[in-house]
Amino acid sequence: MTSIDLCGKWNLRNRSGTMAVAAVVPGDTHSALAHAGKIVDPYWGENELQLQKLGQEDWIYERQVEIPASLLEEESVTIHFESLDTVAKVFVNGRLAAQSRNMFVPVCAEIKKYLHTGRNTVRVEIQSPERAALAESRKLPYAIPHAQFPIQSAHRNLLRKVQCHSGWDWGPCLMVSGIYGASSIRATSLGRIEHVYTEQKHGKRAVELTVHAEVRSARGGAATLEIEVGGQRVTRPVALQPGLNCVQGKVTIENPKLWWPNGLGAPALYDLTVRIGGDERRKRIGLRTLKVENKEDAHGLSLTFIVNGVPIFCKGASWIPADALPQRQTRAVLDDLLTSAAKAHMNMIRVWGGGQYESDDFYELCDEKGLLVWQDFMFACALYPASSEFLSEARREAEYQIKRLTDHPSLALWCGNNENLGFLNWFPEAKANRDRYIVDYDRLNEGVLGKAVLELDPQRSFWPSSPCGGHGDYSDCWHNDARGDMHFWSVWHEGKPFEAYTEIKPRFCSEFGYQSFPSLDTIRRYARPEHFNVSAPVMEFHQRNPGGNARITENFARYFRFPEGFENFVYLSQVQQALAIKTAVEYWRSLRPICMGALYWQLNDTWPVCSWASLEHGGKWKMLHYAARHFFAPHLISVHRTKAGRIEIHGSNDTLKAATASVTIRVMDLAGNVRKRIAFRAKLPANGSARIKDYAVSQLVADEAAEFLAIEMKVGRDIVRNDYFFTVFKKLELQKPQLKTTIRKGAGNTFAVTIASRKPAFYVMLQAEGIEGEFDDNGLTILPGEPRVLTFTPKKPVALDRFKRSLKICDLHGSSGMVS
Ligand code: BMA
Repeated sequence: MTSIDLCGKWNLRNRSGTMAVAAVVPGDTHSALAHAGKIVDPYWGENELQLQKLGQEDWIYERQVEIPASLLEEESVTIHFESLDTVAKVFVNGRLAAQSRNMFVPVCAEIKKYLHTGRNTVRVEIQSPERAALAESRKLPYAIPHAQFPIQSAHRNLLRKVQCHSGWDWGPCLMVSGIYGASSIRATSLGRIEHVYTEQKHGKRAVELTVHAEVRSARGGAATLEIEVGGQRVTRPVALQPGLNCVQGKVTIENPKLWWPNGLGAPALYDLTVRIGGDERRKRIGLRTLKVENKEDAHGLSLTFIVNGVPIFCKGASWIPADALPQRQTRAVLDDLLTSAAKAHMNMIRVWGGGQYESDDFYELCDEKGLLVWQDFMFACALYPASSEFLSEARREAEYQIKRLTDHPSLALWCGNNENLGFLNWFPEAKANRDRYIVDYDRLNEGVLGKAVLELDPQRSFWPSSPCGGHGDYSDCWHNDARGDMHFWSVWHEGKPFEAYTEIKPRFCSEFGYQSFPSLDTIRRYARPEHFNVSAPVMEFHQRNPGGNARITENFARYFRFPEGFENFVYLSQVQQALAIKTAVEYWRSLRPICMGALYWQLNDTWPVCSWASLEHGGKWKMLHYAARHFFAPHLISVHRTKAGRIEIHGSNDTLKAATASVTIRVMDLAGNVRKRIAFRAKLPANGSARIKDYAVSQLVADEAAEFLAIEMKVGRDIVRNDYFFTVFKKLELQKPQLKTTIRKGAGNTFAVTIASRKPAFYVMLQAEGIEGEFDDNGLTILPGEPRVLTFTPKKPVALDRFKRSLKICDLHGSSGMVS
C-alpha cells in the first residue's frame, strides 16, 4: 500500500471569491479565516453575531498533489477523507470523484482514472450548511421540529452534521465547514484494510480472541493474514477475491491482564497489529467483560454496568465537543480535559448526542485512563426524518462508527439519542400527531440504530435514548426515578431547591446540572473589565440559557448572603454550583445499589461562557471540579437529614475491599470551638455504601445556626473530610477567618501554599490568576490550628515571584463584603 497524505496546507476560498486564505487540513473554515486575520475572534464579545453570514457561504478547499508514476501502476487508487463537513463534492483534476452528505461517514472513492503522473489538483466544494438544511426542509412533507436556542441556525436536524454547530444553550452558533481527521490518497493492487475488530471469549484463565479484518481487494490474489498480539504471532494464508473480503484469525491469550475502569485497577492494554495484502492496521485493545444489567426489581428497572463481574457505580459527566472550532480539538486539548476527569475520580464519560463521535485520540485516551464511555448516537433534542434516504445515511453512519469504535475497552454502551423522547412528548406538532412521529422515531431508533448494534456489536447493549425507561418505553422519563436512566433538571430548569436532589432515588442519573460563571481569567477572554457586571450585555451574551443569570442570582438569595462586587459574584456562583452537585452525588452514592450512576451535566465547554461545566474552556478547574475530586473519591463520608429530621451518616466505598473506618465528628461553633467530639469505628462494605450512624439533631447541636459538623474518616492511609451545616449559609454568623498564606517552591515546577486561619473559613478558593495549572485541592474548609498545604502545578514553569503576585483567595465570609 502506498499512501500520500493530504493533510497540511490547502487553499480555501468562498465561492464568490471575496475571501481566499491558506488553510490547514484537518481544519475548519472559521479557524482558517481567524488565523489569516480575515474575521474577528469568534469568542470575543458579541463577535459571533458578525460571523453568522459565514454559514451561508459555499466553501472551496483546493490543493495540488504530486503523483509518482509508480502509484498509477497499482490497480486501485482511492481518495479518502475521514470527515467532510458536510454537503460536499470532491473533484480530482476537475472531474467529480465523490459526493458526501454525512460528516460521520468517511469518503472513499476510486480516482485512478482521473489522475496523471506529476501535478494533480484536488478540490473539495462544500455547500453552505445553512442553505443545505433549508433546502432539505422544503422537501419535507410535514414539519420535523428541533429544540430552539437564542442564537441558532435552523433545520440542523435535517443535516448529518454536529448538531451543536448550530448553537445550543451553552454554545455559539458557528456553522463551520471543513475537512477533519485523516485525508489521503492510497494505492494498492492486492488489499486495503477497511476495518479490523475483535471478539473476546473469556474463559477461566484465557481469552480467546477472534480477529476480523475487512479487506477490499482490487484484483484478488493470494495473501497472508498476519496477527500480532500479546507477544504472539499468528499467520494464515488467505485467497483474496476481488471486492470485499471478511477474514478471521484466532489467538488465545493465556493469563490475560484485564482492563479495569479508573479506581478499580490498571487499564491494561494489548498492542494488536493486523497485516494483509500489503496493508497494516495497529490498535490497542483491552480484555474485559462488560454487561449492562437491566433488571426488574423491587425499585423498578435497574441500570447497572458490570465490568469483569464487578458492578460499577458510574461517576462522571457529559462530554461536549472540546471546542466550537474543530481545528482546535487537538489531542493535547482532549488529553488535558480527560486527565482532569480521571483526576476527579471519574470512571465514565458520556459522549453526548448533540456533538460528535469523537476522534480515535479521544477513545484511545479514555482506554488509557480507564474512563468508560457512554456513547450516544448523534441525534439530540429534536425529531428526525424517517425518509429512506435519511435512514440509509443513518445506517451507514451506525455501521461505520460501530466498526470503528467497537474495539475500545472503554466503550460501554450505545445509546440511541439525547432526549428525543422528551421532545416527542413536548413539541406541539408531535403532541397533535403522536402516532406519526412515534413511528418515525422508532424507525430510526430501534429500526436502524438498535438493529445495527445487535448485528455488528452483539457484545454491547443498545439503550434506546437518554433518558429512557428501557426498550418499548416511550414515556417522558425525565421525572421517573424508578426506571433506567433519568435526566433530573428540576433543580436548575424548574427552579426547585437543592433538597429536591434528595427527594428522588434515581437508578442512574445521566444528567443533572447547575450553572456557574467561569473564572475572571476566562471571562477576560470575552469581556472588558468595564463590563464585569452580571447584567452587562456581554455577560448575557455569554449565557445561552435564557434566565440563567437570573437563576444564579435568585439562588444566592436563597442560600447565601448576597455577594459584593463582580469577583465575589463569580466566586459565589462556583460555590453554589459545587454545593448543588455535591448535594446530589453524595445522596445518590449513599443509595447504592438502588442508584448505580451519577453523571453530571457537563464536563467541558466549547467556548468561554457561563455554563454547567466543571472545566472552563481552556481546561481550568472550577470549584465544582475540585469538589468532584472529593464527592467522587473511592471513600466518601456524607451526612443526610431524613424527612423525619434524623441525621444519618453514610459511608461509601467503591474499592473492592471491605474496610474499617475510623470516624471523628466534631461539633464546632463558628468561632472554631469544639463543642462535642464523637469518635467511632465503622465497617464499610466492599464496593458498596452503608448507613454507619444516625442521630437526632438534638444529640448533636443545640443551635442549628451556630454550629456545624467537621467530619474526618480514616480508611487505612486515606483521610477523607466533609462538613455538614444544619441550615442555609445565609443564616450563619460567619466570623472573619483571618487567612494567612505562606508560599514556597515545591518539587519540580510546583509551588506549596500553606494556608492557615484563625477562625473557621469555608469554601476557601485559591486562584493563580493568569497562570494555567491547578491546585491539588481547593474550595476547602480551613479550621483554626489546622493549616493545610496545597500544591499548585503550573502547566508551564513560572517564577516564584510571579506566582506569589498572581495568588488570589476568596472565602465565604469575605464574599459578602462583611468586615466583622
Ligand atoms: C440537557 C442536555 C443539553 C442541554 C442541557 C442543559 O438535557 O442534553 O441538551 O444543554 O440539558 O439545558
